[in-house]
Amino acid sequence: PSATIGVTGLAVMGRNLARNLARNGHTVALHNRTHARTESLVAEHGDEGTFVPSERLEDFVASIEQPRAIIVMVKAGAPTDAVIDELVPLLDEGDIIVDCGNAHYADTRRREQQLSDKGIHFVGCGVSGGEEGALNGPSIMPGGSRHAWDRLGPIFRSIAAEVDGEPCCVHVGPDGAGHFVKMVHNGIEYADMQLIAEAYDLLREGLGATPAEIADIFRTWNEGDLESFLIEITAVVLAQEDADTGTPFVDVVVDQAEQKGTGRWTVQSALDLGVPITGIAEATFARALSSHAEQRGPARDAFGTETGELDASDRDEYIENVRLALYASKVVAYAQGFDQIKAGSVEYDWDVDPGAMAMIWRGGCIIRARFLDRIHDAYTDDPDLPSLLVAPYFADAVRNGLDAWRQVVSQASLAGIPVPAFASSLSYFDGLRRERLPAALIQGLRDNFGAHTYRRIDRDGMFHIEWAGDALQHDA
Ligand code: NBP
Repeated sequence: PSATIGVTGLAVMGRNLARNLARNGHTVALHNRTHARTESLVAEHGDEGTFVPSERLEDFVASIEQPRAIIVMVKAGAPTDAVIDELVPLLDEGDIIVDCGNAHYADTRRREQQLSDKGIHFVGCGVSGGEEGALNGPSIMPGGSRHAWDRLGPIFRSIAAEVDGEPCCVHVGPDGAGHFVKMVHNGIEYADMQLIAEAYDLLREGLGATPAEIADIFRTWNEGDLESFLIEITAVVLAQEDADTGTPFVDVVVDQAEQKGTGRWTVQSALDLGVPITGIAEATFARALSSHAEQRGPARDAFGTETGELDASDRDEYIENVRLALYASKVVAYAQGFDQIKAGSVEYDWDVDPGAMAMIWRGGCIIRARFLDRIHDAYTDDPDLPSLLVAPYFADAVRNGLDAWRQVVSQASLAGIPVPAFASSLSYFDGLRRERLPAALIQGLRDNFGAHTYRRIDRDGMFHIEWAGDALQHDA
């Protein structure tokens, strides 16, 4: 055996990850169900490093140094289980299977459990950055055992993106921690994109600006606090012209956003954990709403499509208000995402370091952004931070943008322009800081119809009122 690591599953992602490994000096065993993919990789890129291709899975496994490290990069779900089932009889105790696909963390937990009974280490590993990242340096989020990390860490850190000399890869935590964090990363990506889309809509409607002009605004924004990959590519997409019609590209695209499911997983998990990730949820639902053409048509017919005026008489002020509202809403979305990471970590006993997650998202991945440094600093200064929102830097950012945020949300609402993520983020913020929430009334209602009991502000214990008769209070 001569390969330091193997990759099975050589579609776009696996192929690029294998090339990245080889380019960084690792000898890479290659395998794919359909051998033609393996052959084309070696034919086209064999000169980039040392590859050991095998047509049969047995030969592939035999070509890797023990304890073996095998990356599985196939379609998530049943194909991943199928590949694991084929691999396991060929492996020895102590070998490591790394699933770099987009698995659900619950599947990863199940697989880890099953394989650890057989003495095989299973690592669910989030990989972000798409095909480009896989080739040139992704953000890598491995879960699994410490033992597996000792073998994989140096390899993964050598192929990950780097920011300020730091590889964007740390051991996230045991079993499903890596895939969980990758899932939340994707959820935050949904929120980020929805917020950007709402900002674009408000700029277009308020200023009557062309997409190309709005591209310039985003380009300018990318030089400040908002600097990030998504803001950068927003400018690129808005500046794009359609080759056939010569009109703005964005205007020829059907306005129905699709999804592969990680946003939905994030929201489902947040519901289970009881974490209010309202920004991510609104972003996920906004995509769903856009796709319901069969409802949008009749609604347009019933209510018309008119919108009211947005007051953009002071152009610069209007743009700045939208920018501040975007930034404040973004802080909320990240605060909520990090709350979910913390809640998952507690629930599953993973001991995830939130600050370290901000560090490894600074490069390689879709949500890479300047302000992740600030998130890292906030959790370094106070590991028990109750919410990112109250960390001094972010609290200032929100305070600074608050008037603008209210202006933008209320104007949009009066004009009839939907801003679900801006508005729900603002409501979340106001909910957190409210002296008394009407939740007290909800508790009263629950006690009335279901004898669910309530707690009092002036005494410990659970209480219940005998609603039908006298208002008789007693310890429940
Ligand atoms: P795909 O998700 O399209 O999967 C294709 C690969 O799965 C091929 O190698 C195919 O083999 C193999 N495969 C299938 Br399908 N069923 C199999 C089975 N029963 N046994 C063995 N192999 C099987 O590839 P991808 O787009 O490269 O993505 C790979 C993973 O990475 C996915 O989990 C994806 O969610 C994740 N991911 C993708 C991106 C991205 O930007 N594309 C980003 C981050 C993560 P064949 O060649 O024989 O058909």
